[in-house]
Amino acid sequence: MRPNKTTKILILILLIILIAGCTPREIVSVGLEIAKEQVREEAKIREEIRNRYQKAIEIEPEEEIERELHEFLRPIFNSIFGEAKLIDITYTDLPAFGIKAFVPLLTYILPRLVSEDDITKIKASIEDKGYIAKKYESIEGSILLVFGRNGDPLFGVSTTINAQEILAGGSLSKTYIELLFFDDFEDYGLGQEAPFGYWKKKGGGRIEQVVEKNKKLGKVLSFKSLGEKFGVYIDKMWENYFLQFEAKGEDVFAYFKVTKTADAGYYLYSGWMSDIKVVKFSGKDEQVIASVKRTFDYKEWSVFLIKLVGSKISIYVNGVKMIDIVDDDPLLRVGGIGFGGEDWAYVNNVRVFKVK
Ligand SMILES: [Ca+2]
Repeated sequence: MRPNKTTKILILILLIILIAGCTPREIVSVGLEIAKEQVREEAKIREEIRNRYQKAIEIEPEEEIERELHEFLRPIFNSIFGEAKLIDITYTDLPAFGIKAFVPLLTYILPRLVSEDDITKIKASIEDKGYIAKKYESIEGSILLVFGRNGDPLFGVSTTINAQEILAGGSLSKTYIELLFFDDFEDYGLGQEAPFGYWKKKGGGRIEQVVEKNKKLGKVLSFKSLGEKFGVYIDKMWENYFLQFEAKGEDVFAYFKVTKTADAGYYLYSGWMSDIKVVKFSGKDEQVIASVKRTFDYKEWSVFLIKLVGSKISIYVNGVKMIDIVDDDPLLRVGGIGFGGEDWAYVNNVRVFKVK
């Protein structure tokens, strides 16, 4: 499309120059300038794409279910794009992929933009390995390839022509992920005050409508006063679980391994302060057990993933591991979750799950 448009502009400019009474020599030199500008512009765009790729931080999969899909796809992307970096892993359900399970979603960044031809190559390479593909295209140009065996969709690859990222979600084998809890807060009334659903009230909290991470309006858990530092909790006694949620705000508190009466446990603080931190508490007594410089904007939605396996606590924000500690405390082996916020804090899409 680009050369076509340029040609049109070129002809138009030449006509204007001709009418204005330029010599043919001048006309040629103006034409050359425009062509050179076009080349410079394209080189600049390529460089920006390359820079974005080089700046992206590569992450490594940790769970078997993530590694299996990554080790399958990475060589395919490498052969088509020269290289590709895994930059994010979250867990999600993928109704658009026809996958009725809770699975990892991997995000890759590419050193160049995706073309129609790349999509054909991805489809062929995966089909070569014995998976049957179905291709879906949206009006906006996004393409979804869903791969399966024996009629069952297992995983999908999604991108858009001229995008720099590829999403891949699902699993090669049917490794089991047990979703213990999910809440997107859509079932409650606007302005409804805690308690609601499984959430018990401690300091309080409410349902508010905001612009969600997907840029659509929706209901979220909202906190806005000092008394809501520990707002709501769920008194389950879960063991070895992952807690994933989306949050933003000046002071977000996410509680985990909390006791039945929510009097002790841990919380993750993330907000306007320069550090995010893990705090262990019992009643009013608190002890910071880990802290690290915040690298993301607290005013924007981030995806938090807290992995609790044995006495290990690993915390990821937007796919990047930020805290990795061991805190062996016999009284805090199992527990529930909770949230709170002081100045303003929004929490959405809370999931508790186990990866086996
Ligand atoms: Ca919601």
